[in-house]
This record gives sequence, structure tokens and C-alpha cells, in this order.
Amino acid sequence: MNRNVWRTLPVLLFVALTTWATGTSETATGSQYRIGVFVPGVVDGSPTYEMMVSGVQQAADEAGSTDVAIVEGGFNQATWEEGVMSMAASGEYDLIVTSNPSMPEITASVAEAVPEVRFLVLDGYLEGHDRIHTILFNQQEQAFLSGYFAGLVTSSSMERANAAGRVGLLAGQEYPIMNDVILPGFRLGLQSVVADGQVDFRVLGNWYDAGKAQEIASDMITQGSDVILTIAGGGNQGTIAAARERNAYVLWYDDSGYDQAPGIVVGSSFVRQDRAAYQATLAAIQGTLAFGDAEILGVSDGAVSFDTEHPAFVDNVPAGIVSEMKDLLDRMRSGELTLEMPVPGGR
Ligand code: RBF
Repeated sequence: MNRNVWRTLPVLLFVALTTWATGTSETATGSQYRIGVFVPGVVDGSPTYEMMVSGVQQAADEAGSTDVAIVEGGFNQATWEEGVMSMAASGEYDLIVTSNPSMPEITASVAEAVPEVRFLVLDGYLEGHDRIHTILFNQQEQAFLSGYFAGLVTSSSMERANAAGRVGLLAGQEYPIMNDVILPGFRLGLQSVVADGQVDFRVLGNWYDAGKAQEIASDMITQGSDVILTIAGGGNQGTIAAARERNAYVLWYDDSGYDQAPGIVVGSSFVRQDRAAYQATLAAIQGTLAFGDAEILGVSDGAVSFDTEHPAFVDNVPAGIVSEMKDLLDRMRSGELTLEMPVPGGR
């Protein structure tokens, strides 16, 4: 019997090694982790999308053996679901990464039809789907930071400020987080400084038309706004052009925007979507991302903040305003001032 074992062992070993070798060679070609990034719009000019792409790319570079394809879905929102569906159905991706508050619903519907693919949705919220992980930022805090700063600027003796107590918000389009969180958060921040301050809220109607954005922003300035928060993707350049021409200030949102127009962009709140995309993508590649989870990240996580360090901020804003913004951030970081992010869809 012993002899039999020794006789069969080489055969077993051979079979095991062959299987192992075949398995290995299969993994060698199939071991690439394949990521498709679906951009609902275009990358260029949209801070959240630029951060998504750079974070995913960084994670892939670091992990190795990972392919990344970027697919721009364009501005026709009616085609996005079809776009994500064809990516998912192609079988070419293990993970699809995307960003914006309308994408959780779209990815959930695609996930029902295509069972193999997993999704990472940034700047969106959906809890409990076993193949979808979402990461939302506390935009209540972010908008409050921007509004508070707008209040400090509009009530200051800065060169382009006036006494009207009126500031602007230009949005690409209306959607629940814009109307129910960003606008009220911005207004609350403003009125924490200027009790009777008013927000002139305008909607561009798309995320690209800088010419139309310039006309709208120019009209806002005529109506008394001396500071305009611009959240309009490629349209933001029109807001900057109007402010440059008509002597007003611009507040940037989502990433640090001072370099866009130093001295005109005087304040910038931001979210660390680049870091969130990097960390979550790396975890997905390594197999440790908790699908089904919906994260909400805020100031106390270091994921939402206001850039008080950039030279164009410190150089163009009175020292008193710089320190008031730093104090506000300290109060929010320590938990002395909390602003809860309402969960989309309610809970
Ligand atoms: N923000 C952009 O910067 N560029 C876009 O093309 C863009 N498209 C959006 C489309 C939809 C349907 C929604 C709901 C939001 C979009 N946003 C876009 C806004 C973005 O997701 C985010 O809410 C804002 O940047 C504020 O953080």
C-alpha cells in the first residue's frame, strides 16, 4: 500500500502542478483588475470628476495589474443609464466608478440587469445594495463654510464688496441636494454673519455653457451681488469672466480653486473626493471594500474643508477674515459646531 502511494504520488503531483500551472497562466492573463470610470458629463472643468479620475488612476498605479478606462457620458442625461448599462454588459469591467447624486439610482438599476459588476458611486448615497458602495460628502457643512465666508466678504471693506448684503449662487441645474442642502446651507452660513443677508439663487440649466453663465453672473452683479458661489462645471469660467469684468468676487466649490483666477476667486471650500476615490478604489482592488455601505464624510473626517492655506487666499483677504475662517473650521473639527447632512431619500 505504501508502495502504491509512492507510485501514485508523482501522478498526483503532476496533476496538481498542471492544474496549478494552468490556473496560474489563466490568472496571468486574467489577473488584471479592470475598472471603468463612467463620467456623467465631461471630465475637464468639473472638479468632482477631475478628482474622481485622478484618485482612481492613483489607486490603479499603486496597486499594479489594474486597467482603467475612462468613458465620458456627455451632457445628455437621458443616455447615462444606457451608457453605464453597455459598460456593465460588455463584461470588460470588474468595477464601475462614477460620481454625482443621480448615479446611485442609475447604477442600482443597471446592477439588477447585470449581476457580475460592482459599483463605486462618489458624491451619492445608496445604502444596502450588496454590489454598490457610495460615498457622500457633508455638503451642509461645505455650503455653510462657503456661506459664512461670503458673509464675511460681503460685509467687509474689501475693494469689490458693497453694502447690499446680497450674494449669489449659480448652479448648473436644480436637484435635491442643491435645493435642499447646498442652497439652505449657504444661506445659513451667510446669515450667521449678516443676519438679513440674501442669496440670489440662479440656475444655468446645464454644466457647460460659460457664455450664458457669464450673462447670468453679470446680471447677478447688477442686482447687487458682490460675491458669487459658482457650482456649474464648465460654466464656472463664465462666472469668473463676469466677476473680472464687473468687479466682483467668486467662491469656488469642491476643489481648491484659487489658481483659476487669483484675486477674483477669493475663497474655496473643498471635498477630498480625490482621496475618497483613491482609498475606496484601492480597497476594491484589494477585495476589502464593503459593498452595501454608504459613507458620509465631513469636516471632522478631514474630507470637507475650506482652503485657508493657499497664498492667493492669505494675500487677497484681510487677516481678520482669514482668522475667522480658521476659528470656524476649528469649531467644526472639534464638534463644537455640528451641521448634520440630511440623508438623501430620508431615513
Ligand atoms: N457638477 C459638475 O461640476 N459638472 C457636471 O457636469 C455635473 N453634472 C451633474 C449632473 C447631475 C444630474 C447632478 C445631480 C449633479 C451634477 N453636478 C455636476 C454636480 C455635482 O455632482 C455636485 O453636486 C456639485 O459639484 C457640488 O458638490
